[in-house]
Amino acid sequence: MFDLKFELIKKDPGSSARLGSLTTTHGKIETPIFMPVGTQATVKAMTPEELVQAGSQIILANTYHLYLRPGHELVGRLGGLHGFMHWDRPILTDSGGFQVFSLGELRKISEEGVKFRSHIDGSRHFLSPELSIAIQQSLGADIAMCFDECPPYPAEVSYVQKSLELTTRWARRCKEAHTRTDQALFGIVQGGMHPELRRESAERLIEIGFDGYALGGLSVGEEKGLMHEMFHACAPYVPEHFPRYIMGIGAPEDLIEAVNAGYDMFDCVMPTRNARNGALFTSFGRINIKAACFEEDTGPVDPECDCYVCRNYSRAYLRHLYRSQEILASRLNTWHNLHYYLNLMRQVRDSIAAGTFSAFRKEFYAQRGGAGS
Ligand code: PRF
Ligand code: ZN
Repeated sequence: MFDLKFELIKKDPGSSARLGSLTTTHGKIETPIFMPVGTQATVKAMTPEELVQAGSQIILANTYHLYLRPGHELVGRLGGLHGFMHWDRPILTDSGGFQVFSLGELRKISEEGVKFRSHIDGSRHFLSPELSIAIQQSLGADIAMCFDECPPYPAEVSYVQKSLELTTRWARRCKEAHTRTDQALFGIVQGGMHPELRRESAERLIEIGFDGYALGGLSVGEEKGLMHEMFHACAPYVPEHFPRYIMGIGAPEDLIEAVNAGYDMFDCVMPTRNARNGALFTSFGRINIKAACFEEDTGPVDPECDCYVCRNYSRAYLRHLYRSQEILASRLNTWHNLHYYLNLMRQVRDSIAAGTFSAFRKEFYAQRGGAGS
């Protein structure tokens, strides 16, 4: 296993927030960090140079999608993900577990692994912990994830218990299958909305021993308040000298709450997917650029944003591009939203460094009129 270096630089005095740095094979990243999602070896609508300009330090890619197309062996022969997609900074790959479980009727779980049908052509496949690791080793990400089962919500406690036991056995198999010494491997804590099961899951994974630990199985339909409670309940189950990652969250306020609870890494399709639907993040909440009220609005998307889009284009023009289904609409909207997310995390890190994270969090909510939006 890779000796992943995670350094805790500073702990916030008024919360559980922490500033850290994580050293991977392709360089150092500063935490807390947001990882833009590049499912198919591309963060949709952005070139790698643009991602860097927007402030991305690490991106995420998906085992499931790249296994189906173009195939992990091909990617491996072509220089791994880094060479293939021309991105020389850190990459994390998700294990395929969650994506396969999202297929619903198209999959069947057993001790051995998961049988599923491709969402592309209906062809039959079988994904196991060993194959997930083999795929992730061919893809060559800096950080690989264990193959896990993400139980649905709501689910019977007995199902969640069985599921976390399966996830634990799969985690052991992942660790045994993992041989790349230049790649870190993270465990995934499951256990639904039951803190006691989460504790059990975390303890068993820590016994096996991973480079970092993620919370899976959140943001699966539960109420926001419950999700935030789970952040707080589960953080202490992972000792503080490990990086803590929450998978697939979230909205800006979820990131703030997760940092507040002591987590370091996040990914979510929200900034990129919302951008393509015209939903834009601003310092005073979310807007939809297609709204009639922007027809003659000559102002920028967010007066407080200094991104390329806000410096050069009006809401009226972005509304026109969106309504006309122009490619540039997706490009500019994605650019702004990613900049918003990455800049938010930069401000979060700066405030932890200055010992003022709690004040920053308060101001974040005040600007949005109290609640998150
Ligand atoms: N497991 C994996 N990836 C994930 C999740 C999970 O539970 C989630 C849940 N929010 C997002 N991505 N492997
Ligand atoms: Zn902007």
